[in-house]
Amino acid sequence: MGILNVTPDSFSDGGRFVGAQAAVDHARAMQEAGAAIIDVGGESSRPGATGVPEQEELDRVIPMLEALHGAVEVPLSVDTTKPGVMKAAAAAGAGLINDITALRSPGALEAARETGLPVCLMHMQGAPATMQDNPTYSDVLGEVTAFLRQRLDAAAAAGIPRSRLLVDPGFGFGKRDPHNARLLAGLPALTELGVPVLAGLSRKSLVGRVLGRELPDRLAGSVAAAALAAWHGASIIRAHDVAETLDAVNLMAYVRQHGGGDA
Ligand code: 7PJ
Repeated sequence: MGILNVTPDSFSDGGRFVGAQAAVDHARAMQEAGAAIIDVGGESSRPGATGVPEQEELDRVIPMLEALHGAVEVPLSVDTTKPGVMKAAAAAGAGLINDITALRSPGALEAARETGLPVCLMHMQGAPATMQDNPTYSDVLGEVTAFLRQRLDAAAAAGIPRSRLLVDPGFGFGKRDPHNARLLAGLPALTELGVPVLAGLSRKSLVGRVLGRELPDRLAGSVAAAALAAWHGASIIRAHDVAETLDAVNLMAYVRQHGGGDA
């Protein structure tokens, strides 16, 4: 899953058309590099970020989805928590809903069901504005697994078939570095929920902190983290650097498939 940010701090150089064209070019390049999905997000969820009003998110995301829909062949994912954006995005050609709040906004379960689209349910402790203040768990792997199981059940109860659901432990979303490490090493426990697991570690500050790397220098760490996630059973890796990440994922897939000892 290639990441396409359409927040004003990305691709913005004043003119909207220039921004849209740059985003379409970037999406095409990620598809060319092997991305199977393009994730489009109009609301920053970085630590400390506050939300954007629905109309502003619609204005950013919907024209972008419409432009991308005709320009790339791979499915488009919409990174949103808002029911209104989910419905408009589906109408504009989105093929997947990626919700970092796991459909907990009022009306989100119903909106997602109405679209008929698959949904990624992500775990987050707290909200982006404050989530990194002092995240606390007694058993992070157990608590995240239980949360995702509960959200899978809630989605199923709302009429979204389990075959349309994915889960994501939400690396960096209300987690300290040891929590992220436990979730990455413990990812096989999440695969036991019986739905595909998505993992996003690309360029995240956890990679930066562990390695002492600022943003431009997190590629190797991000690729290593993606490799571990793929090795431990993640089906989808959300990444900025698609070609490099895909090499790691394909290598892990090869070893998982052929490394059983029959050679
Ligand atoms: C994730 C996401 C993630 C899913 C972001 C960033 C922050 N969606 N959206 N999983 N992260 N499903 O890319 O650093 O990890 S935004």
